[in-house]
Amino acid sequence: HEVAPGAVHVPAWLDGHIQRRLVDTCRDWARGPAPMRHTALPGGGVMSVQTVCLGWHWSPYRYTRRAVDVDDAPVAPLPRWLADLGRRAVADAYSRPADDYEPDTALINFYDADARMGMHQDKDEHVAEPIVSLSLGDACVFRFGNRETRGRPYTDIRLESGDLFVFGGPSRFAYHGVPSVFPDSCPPGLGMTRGRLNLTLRMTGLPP
Ligand code: MD5
Ligand code: FE
Repeated sequence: HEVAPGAVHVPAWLDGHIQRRLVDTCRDWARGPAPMRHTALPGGGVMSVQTVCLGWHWSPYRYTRRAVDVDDAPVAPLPRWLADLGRRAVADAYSRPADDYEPDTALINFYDADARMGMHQDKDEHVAEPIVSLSLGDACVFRFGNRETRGRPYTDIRLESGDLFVFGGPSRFAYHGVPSVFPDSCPPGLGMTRGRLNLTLRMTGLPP
């Protein structure tokens, strides 16, 4: 379902088996080497969402290829199977081959029942390739806005565990956020019972 040009929502794209595998794998990634944490903001605050990255690392207040503020170790690369999943996602969402889509990073965001993400644009990447978003666990309200302002017009969409969203073309730099999570909406048998995980795959355009 095309919400706006380049913004395609594919409900229930992930089957239960791959959802469980992703939940287990996210749990491993969250343990480290650079553990999941609340992202520190330049103003001194922290985000309510907790994040762990693959392929790059938030060394407040920029993304780096080494975990300079943890142990200065090189960041674990994005696994090939996950990049392959990203190519399948872009191909399915846009009904076109996506062999040229080479995501090199992932952000894994965890939302507890009280976490929110304010309206923002994703501008840390240096190229304008699509972002692939996969949702797991509790459902949420995803707010898809416009490129000019944080405010209206925007569209609120419910994202469920297993949903795919691809943001490319004119939607790549739209403002967006997550104003609320629906508590206790995790499907059974997922390997997680509360909270929402969101996994985004990105092409950064940065050197390896
Ligand atoms: C989430 N994460 O649900 C979202 C999914 C983030 C973030 O926003 O920055 O970690 S990615 C949503 C997204 C990305 C790029 C463009 C647009 C939405 N958009 O045009 O709406 O945790
Ligand atoms: Fe974002």
